[in-house]
Amino acid sequence: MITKFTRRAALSAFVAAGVLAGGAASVLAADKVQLRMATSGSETDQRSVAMRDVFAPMVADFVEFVPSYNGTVFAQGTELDAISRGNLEMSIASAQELAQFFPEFSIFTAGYVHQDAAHQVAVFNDPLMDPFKKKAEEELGVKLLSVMYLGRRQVNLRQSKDELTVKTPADLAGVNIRMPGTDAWQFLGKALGASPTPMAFAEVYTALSAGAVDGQDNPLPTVVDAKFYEVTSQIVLTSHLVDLNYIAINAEVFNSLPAEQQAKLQEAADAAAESGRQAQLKKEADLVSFLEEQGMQIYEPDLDAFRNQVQTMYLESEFAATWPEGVLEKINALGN
Ligand code: KDO
Repeated sequence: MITKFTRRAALSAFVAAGVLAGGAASVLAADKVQLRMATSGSETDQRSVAMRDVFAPMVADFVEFVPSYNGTVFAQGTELDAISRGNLEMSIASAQELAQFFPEFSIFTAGYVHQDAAHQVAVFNDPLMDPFKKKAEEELGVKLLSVMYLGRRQVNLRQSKDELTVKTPADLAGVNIRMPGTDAWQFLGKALGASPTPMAFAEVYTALSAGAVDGQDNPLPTVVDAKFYEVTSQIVLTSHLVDLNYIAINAEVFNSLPAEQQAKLQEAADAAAESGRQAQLKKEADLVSFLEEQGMQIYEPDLDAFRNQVQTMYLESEFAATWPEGVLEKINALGN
């Protein structure tokens, strides 16, 4: 239970970097609405699998679902802007990306706030989310349909445990960890005690293999799916962020559909999120032994030391000043 955070009084003013730029066009193929979905995840990532195998079939009578993977059509971090401009209908969006437009979303990017997958769902469905969802829809043209579970992010390093054993954040001093390229992610890397380097997900395997970075952070299923275990030696189980993504859709396209189809889309998104969540949780539980068989060294650090440092740094950061009054307390109250 997180008790250390308290809310900063003032909200900082911000200028939304993205606004609705022109009308969003719903692209019609025959009598179906075409929903192009871009993700930086792979085709075998459980979120992608859930969208293809659960979401798409449930709406197949009126939707032509056109996914693209690995950031090939839209690079990681450009998807929300593309939706806002009407160049894309769907993405698997992160809170860190939303925080680029609306800094208060950084509350969902802070380390050691969400406790587990069920807590994420409770938070997303609670009225506390309504102003966040409203702002994304009204000011960016992006409707957040459902919350997907990515998993507990762990620190994954090239060095062997003999070369570097990580017990506390101090042990990560000077360690060059790749984090995705937004302020919220970079800050998380610093809060862990490391020296973060911004880099798109698609480049991480090559950078690890070439030794351009010392490590990266992601949940175990991603370490396996992206084969990072081939080019790293150890995983420090910091569980510093119980990470999520949102199933995001172009609000204008969604609102242009008949109520019955909107309800079906919502139902399909919720079903995909639930199926992906269960698959990801199972993988997370099963993969330690697989990774150990691949020669990875996996261990827990001093979790209190990491939690204390990360929470203290967020509390003192400019991010916390943007968190609306009382929201952190409400999030905490929805947990264990
Ligand atoms: C990553 O770049 O490390 C990250 O895990 C960040 C997530 O928000 C999400 O974008 C994810 O990558 C991609 O979907 C690839 O798994």
